[in-house]
Amino acid sequence: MHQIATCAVDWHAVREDFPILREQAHGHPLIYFDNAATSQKPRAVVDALRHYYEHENANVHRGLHELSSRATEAYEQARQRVAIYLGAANAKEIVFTRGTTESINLVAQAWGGKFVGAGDVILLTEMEHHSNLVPWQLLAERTGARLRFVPVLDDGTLDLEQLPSLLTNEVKIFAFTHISNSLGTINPVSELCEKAHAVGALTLVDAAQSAGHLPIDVQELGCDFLAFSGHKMCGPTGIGGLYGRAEVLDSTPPWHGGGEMIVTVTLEKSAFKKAPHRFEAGTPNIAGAIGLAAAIDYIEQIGRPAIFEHDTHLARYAAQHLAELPGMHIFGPTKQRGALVGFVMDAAHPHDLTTFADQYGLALRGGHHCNQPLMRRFGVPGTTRASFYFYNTTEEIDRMIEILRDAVRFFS
Ligand code: 7TS
Repeated sequence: MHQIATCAVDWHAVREDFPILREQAHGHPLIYFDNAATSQKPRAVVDALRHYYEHENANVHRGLHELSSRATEAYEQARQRVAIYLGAANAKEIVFTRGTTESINLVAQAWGGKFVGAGDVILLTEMEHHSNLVPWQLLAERTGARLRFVPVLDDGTLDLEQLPSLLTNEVKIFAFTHISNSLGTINPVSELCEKAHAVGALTLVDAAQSAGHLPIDVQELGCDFLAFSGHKMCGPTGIGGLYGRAEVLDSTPPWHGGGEMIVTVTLEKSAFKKAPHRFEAGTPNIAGAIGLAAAIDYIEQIGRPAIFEHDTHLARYAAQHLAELPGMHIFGPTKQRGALVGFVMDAAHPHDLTTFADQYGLALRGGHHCNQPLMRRFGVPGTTRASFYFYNTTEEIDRMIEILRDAVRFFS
């Protein structure tokens, strides 16, 4: 990791930790602005994966041999690392999953299957990623529960004036995103959790877009569940987690059945382990968990406050300069936004714009970003999105503006 003596981070030097940033795309230097989809991985994470496979690889919790002990210890240390990173009281509150999507499905199926019934209300918002919508739709269909949604205002923030009429004592869970992956809106998590608890509802925070970008303390936020993905925070794909407050997780029945999650099994019946192992049936993603722990170490060496300041600065800088382009419509709040900007240009469809940018090595994302209801709310088929991480630079944003200016000329 590259830091200079004053503790101010040398952001250009940080890029050296990410070999992929030296790639060319279509003969141009790669500009990677698709970080909301997945982040790049520093060498430290790739090295941790290699070290695991070369020195520790065995199945966890199973074998009474040296390698299995090493693998088990590294896997459980990774759980401990995640717990500290999220401010959880205990590592038992961390379940490893494939990522945000699987974490939310776990809660909807296992917790929801037990605690949500006909007539109960599941409160969501209009800005949820499909991952925090479809699992609840499935639960509602199965149980006869009802879905309600906090509307989104034109400025991309939640219409909190509607909250008192939506957040009634019929609500069993209020599940909402921390940062919108299309608008960049940062929701007031503590306030929403407090209001939910006041009516006896539990809360689930979708931290897919925040876990790698800003400090998170689940106890301070006061949430019951928090879901995140390792691959959006410098970690490998296929690993992520669910934080569940001990009391809530302990009362949740298992969802996947299989090896590793049982204490005893007869032909007719099984007894299950306590949380979190009760929720981790089968061989887990051991290497992934170890890679995730390395990603957390890497992020913490830079520091989340510095990362947040840097990537929100990039987003503000981008929004400001994008606004100078002709026929530009930017979505999301102007005052405070996460590390991304979604926009539509009169000159071209978001897909055409994204394809044009790609020809110059600029990786943007065009489409509905798994936010179809939100796109409908704003009356657009999709947007083009530039999403940043700490290794991006204002020079790259300047280059994006040049490319988009060329696009306006090309398409008109
Ligand atoms: N929730 C939010 C807010 C997200 O942005 C995403 C992924 C997910 C959940 C799902 O995460 P996964 O790791 O389980 O797939 N968002 C995006 C995106 O904006 N572009 O590609 C993936």
